[in-house]
Amino acid sequence: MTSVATPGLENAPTTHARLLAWVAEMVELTTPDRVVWVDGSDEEYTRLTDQLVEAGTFTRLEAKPHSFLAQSDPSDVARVEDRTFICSVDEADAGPTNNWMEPAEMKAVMTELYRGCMRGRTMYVIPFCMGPIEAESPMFGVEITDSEYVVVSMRVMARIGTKALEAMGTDRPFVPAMHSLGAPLEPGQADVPWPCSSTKYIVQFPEERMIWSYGSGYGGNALLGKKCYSLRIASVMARDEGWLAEHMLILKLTNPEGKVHYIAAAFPSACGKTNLAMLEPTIPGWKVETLGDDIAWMRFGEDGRLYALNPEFGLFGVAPGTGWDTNPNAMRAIDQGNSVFTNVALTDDGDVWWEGMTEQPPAHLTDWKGRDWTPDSDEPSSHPNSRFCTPITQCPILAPEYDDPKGVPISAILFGGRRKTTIPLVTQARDWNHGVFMGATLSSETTAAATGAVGVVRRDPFAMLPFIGYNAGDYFNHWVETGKSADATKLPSIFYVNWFRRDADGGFLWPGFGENSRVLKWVVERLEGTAAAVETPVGHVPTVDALDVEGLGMTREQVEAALAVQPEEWRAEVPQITEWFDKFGDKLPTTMWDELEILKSRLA
Ligand code: SAT
Ligand code: MN
Repeated sequence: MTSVATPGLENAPTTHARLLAWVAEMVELTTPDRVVWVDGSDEEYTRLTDQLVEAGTFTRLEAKPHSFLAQSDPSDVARVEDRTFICSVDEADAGPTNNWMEPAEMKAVMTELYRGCMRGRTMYVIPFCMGPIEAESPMFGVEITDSEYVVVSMRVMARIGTKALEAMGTDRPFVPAMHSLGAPLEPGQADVPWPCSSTKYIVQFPEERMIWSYGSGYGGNALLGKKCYSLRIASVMARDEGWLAEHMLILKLTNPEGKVHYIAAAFPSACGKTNLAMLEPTIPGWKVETLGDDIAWMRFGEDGRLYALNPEFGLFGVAPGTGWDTNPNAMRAIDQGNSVFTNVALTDDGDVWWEGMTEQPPAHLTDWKGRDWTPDSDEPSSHPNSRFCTPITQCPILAPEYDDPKGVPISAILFGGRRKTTIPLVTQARDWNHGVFMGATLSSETTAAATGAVGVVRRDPFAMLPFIGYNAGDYFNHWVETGKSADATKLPSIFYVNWFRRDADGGFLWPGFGENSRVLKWVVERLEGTAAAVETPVGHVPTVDALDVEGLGMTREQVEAALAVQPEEWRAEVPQITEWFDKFGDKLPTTMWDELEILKSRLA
């Protein structure tokens, strides 16, 4: 770490002119007490985590090496979608699904918030790279932050520090990502364990490829390489350059004959992406390996196939519901330590616990708000959006090619949401445009990953609703155009899955978790032309006999119920889709209306 007295940047470890100018400008605006250039070293990690323990932000976990528990301010626990803005020059480019403000107006508002906002604090400059630094065109960013928690978490989630800065050279482009907790300290003022502000802004300036964030320390609001860069800004780059930046896991599936398929899958936040990415198949001979659990960047390779790359370097998974029976590989990754846990409970022997980790809760815990907790307590011990932040390299089933800058060729894309009714366990699209229609109309019941009501059905196109950095109508069109530009025989096949359908008594119709390997098996057998399907109004659904349910103990009726396409349920869906599409006016590609007409006529 190099410490530099403000405002001079004489000892900065770079001569990158644009970077130096930007840092100098932000120093002058935010007036931190000191500037630290983050190098990403172990010594730095130790120093910062010691400091966080001293400040009361972190509790050191006695039971896991180099691991810490952070308890946030109870108001700062999730992404704030109503405070998230796409400040494109033209309002129409933000579209009907994003908040918008004129860039100059937003900059004026935020400049006043940023003025003096780092007083009494340290400014950290974090050079980072999303995806491998060895890539042909490495995707650099630099985050400025006044949060040690952000520095420590970014070290897990991205490739950061000296190696990124050196690769940036003197003039490589980078995404400037400005972050402040918005909690300056007056001389002598005591700090709180989780500084933040009640005023929050999470802002993307798409034309400038720039991010400004203020007031929150929570992951998706503050680790700016993640949703802000790798989805909102990258989706704009992808539109302009002819690739795809998507909210998708990437997994490698090997069948008993040793044949490999790579699958990408989009689900809204907190719908099981991490679990699917690390699935342990229950069917003999099948193997899953992990490449990514949240974000995929996909580009066409020279052979005409679509290749996916995980730009991240860590896992930022939902803790509750992650356990030895639901996701043993995540548990094994976590157990190796080097992790930051946020808003979970602390055990009396210095470990973490959350709902769903073990069947029996410990007799006593300290809950995420620091209160005594017993199994008789009224509230859960951990916040429903509490998180583990763990290096992906600790995943025991990490595929060796996870950091190949070329990416891996994708055979199938899955879309999925959380729906109690209507959507069958799995449906194969007839073709690319039908698959785009499935993505564009994806719906899910809301979760705790964002503030707001939980359990309400909303359209979440491509599981990207909060992450599309431009007009969603244009984004659908980009998907249509992507299909047109490609050799149709080489495009991935598209599927729609729903693990969350319920029976009349409210019970899940499908056991989920490791048993989802049976659905993956059918998907792969469809690609290879060996599995049977029935053509329904909504696409190809497995015949009851085509889905391998051996040993599951499900009755034929139960399998039928999980796979059923009920025309009356779908007829009720049509006006909702129409209303959804109407939002986009001229921006909606006509192919989407055509697909809706096909659906209507098939339901008639
Ligand atoms: O936004 S986060 O990346 O912090 C978590 C999520 O919502 O997927
Ligand atoms: Mn996510």
